[in-house]
Amino acid sequence: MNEIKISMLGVSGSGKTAFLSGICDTFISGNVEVCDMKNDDRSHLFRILPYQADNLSETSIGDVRRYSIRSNRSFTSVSTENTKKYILSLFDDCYSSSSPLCTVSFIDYKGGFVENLVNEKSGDEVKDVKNELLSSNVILIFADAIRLSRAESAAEFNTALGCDDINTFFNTNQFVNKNMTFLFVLTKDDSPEVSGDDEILTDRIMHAFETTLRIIERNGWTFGIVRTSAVGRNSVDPVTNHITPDAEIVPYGIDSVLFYSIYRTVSEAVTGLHIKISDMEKASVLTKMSKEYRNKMKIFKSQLEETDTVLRYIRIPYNYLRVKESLIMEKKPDDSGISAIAG
Ligand SMILES: Nc1nc2c(ncn2[C@@H]2O[C@H](COP(=O)(O)OP(=O)(O)OP(=O)(O)O)[C@@H](O)[C@H]2O)c(=O)[nH]1
Ligand SMILES: [Mg+2]
Repeated sequence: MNEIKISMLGVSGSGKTAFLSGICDTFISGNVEVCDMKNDDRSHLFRILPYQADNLSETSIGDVRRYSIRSNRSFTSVSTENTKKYILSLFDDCYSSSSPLCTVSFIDYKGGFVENLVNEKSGDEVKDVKNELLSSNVILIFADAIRLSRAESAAEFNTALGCDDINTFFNTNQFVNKNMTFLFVLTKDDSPEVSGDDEILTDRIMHAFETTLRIIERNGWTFGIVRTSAVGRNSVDPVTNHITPDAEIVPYGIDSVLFYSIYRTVSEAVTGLHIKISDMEKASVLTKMSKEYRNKMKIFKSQLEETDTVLRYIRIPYNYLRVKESLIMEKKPDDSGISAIAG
């Protein structure tokens, strides 16, 4: 299985970097225990090891551990200035303790960057970022749930979500991947200002990103909406916006985003390989195929076997976390309607 590429998009301050802190505090300074209900309730421990580059601060490869809210006891107050990539290997102790189940790369773009992409400002960085985005397996669109709950007019939604630029970007570009997954990541869900009503938040997202959703639907892609917090409830002082001294940092929803993204990507890869192999088999019945052709088929078959194994393992946390409250809505291409997820 190749590296699964996840890109994060969202206005400045929407919580992209804090989300990475949440990845660290969920999977590195902690781990996720999941029960396999179909297999004697056997428990799986999921954890992440970050890719280690020699000089992390100066390269474009970042280390999520730098942002750990649990160890720094504060949000990183500076805005992200450069595009950074974080390479993470996901381990499941039941799969193997030494080789990762899969590798995921997260790309963090600074919040103001979508504007550059849309305004067609030329330059290598814009071109590179555009290519990265269009070839991603998963796009995470970040929406600050506090601002989303507060906003009242179309103009306010646009400032809060940057939806005009994001809609324009997806409306004017061609994608490289046949299969993609979009997740709207509602951040800062821990705040008491955030509406508890899933329907209100869903309606607002669907309305603001109508154009993007139309493109998602036209391409037969999957999308969902997830509630997340990088710190958990009762950790932030609402007046100062600082982490309270005795707060226990327990992020939520972040595991759902990661497992959902991986599950969708791996399951689409398995379907794609099945189709490829069956097409090749059909063709080989009609004419005698070259050795090269048969070798190619063999490679695809072994890829399928490998990817299928990953799918079997990743399905366990996917099934388990799907029923949790964080994924509040999802729509798959084969669904006739939108399904609200029961809590
Ligand atoms: N209550 C609460 N506040 C959060 C959470 N995540 C982020 N914040 C607040 O939002 C601010 C901005 O978050 P960042 O993660 O830096 O935002 P960003 O999207 O990376 O912004 P740019 O790097 O400028 O694009 C933080 O400094 C916190 O004050 C959360 O889970 N809960
Ligand atoms: Mg940032």
